[in-house]
Amino acid sequence: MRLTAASLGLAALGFAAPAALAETWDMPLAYPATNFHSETAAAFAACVGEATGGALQIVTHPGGALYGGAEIKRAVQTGQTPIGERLLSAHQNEKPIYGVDSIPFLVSSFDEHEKLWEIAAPHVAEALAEDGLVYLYSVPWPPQGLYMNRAVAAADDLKGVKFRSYSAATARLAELTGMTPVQVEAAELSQALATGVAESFVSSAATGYDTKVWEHLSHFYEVDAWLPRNAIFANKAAFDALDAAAQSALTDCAAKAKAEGLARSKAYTTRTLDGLKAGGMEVGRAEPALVEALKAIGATMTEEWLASAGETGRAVVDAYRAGN
Ligand code: PCA
Repeated sequence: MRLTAASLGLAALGFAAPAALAETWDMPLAYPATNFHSETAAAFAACVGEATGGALQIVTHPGGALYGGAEIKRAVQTGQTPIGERLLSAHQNEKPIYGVDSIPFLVSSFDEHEKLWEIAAPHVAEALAEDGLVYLYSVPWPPQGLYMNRAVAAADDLKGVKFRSYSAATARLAELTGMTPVQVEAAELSQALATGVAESFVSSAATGYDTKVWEHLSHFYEVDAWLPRNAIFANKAAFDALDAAAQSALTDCAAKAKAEGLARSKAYTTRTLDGLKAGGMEVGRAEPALVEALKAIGATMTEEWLASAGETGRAVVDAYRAGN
């Protein structure tokens, strides 16, 4: 527990410590402050502060300023920081269920994605619990498309391209199309493009917009390959140490953030697709030949994911497919 300046001041003056000491939780975020995920996290933090009457203050640190994206999950697990936000599919190599939101072409729209997530979320929460984490809420990124530095009409045009990956699924997609993947966090993406480390990537219009990608690349092909999620979780010991009122403030504000985040993600999709165009990019659907090739790769990747994810994975995908 961290003492606030105010409570330290009171103690120094010889006053009795207040019954419930205010606590501050630092919350690392990997994406820029203006991104909808970060805005949602800031609103969540404000909600918790208000609901606890200031007893639990959450301070967000966007842009990877406190921990880079790749470090956030471990930092929360080990209690270096009590709460954080992370793109869970980047941890698919730890547990396949973390990549349930990145099975190519299983879902392509927000509505389909939410149906899949409703089925998958309890299993993801269980996996996080095994890692010593309390799942609070999560918000999807907009549909994933392909950024390129030139026009591409078919999969062959992608051979040998230097490709920025952010997860096991993006790296595998690159391998299967003959591209060369290099893992780069969004915070370093601009630099990777500027220095020629990467000349292509798969992501949302949101991240391209946040990165001012038009400074380096010319095309965004909407393929709607999947919608990955950022999840917000707390260190279990830190959560358990809170009183019941603070715990319910966290879960109540999380439910609100989940809904608000989804609405923000949808609004940001339109805004950022327009932003890419305004930046001078060619934005549109990919050629059917390219889509077909990507879908064939998607089928391979779906089989691979199912083979790795065992009974739970199969049950989630079967339940989703049965309902659609
Ligand atoms: N943006 C994140 C992950 C998915 C997305 O749309 C990124 O590119 O790092």
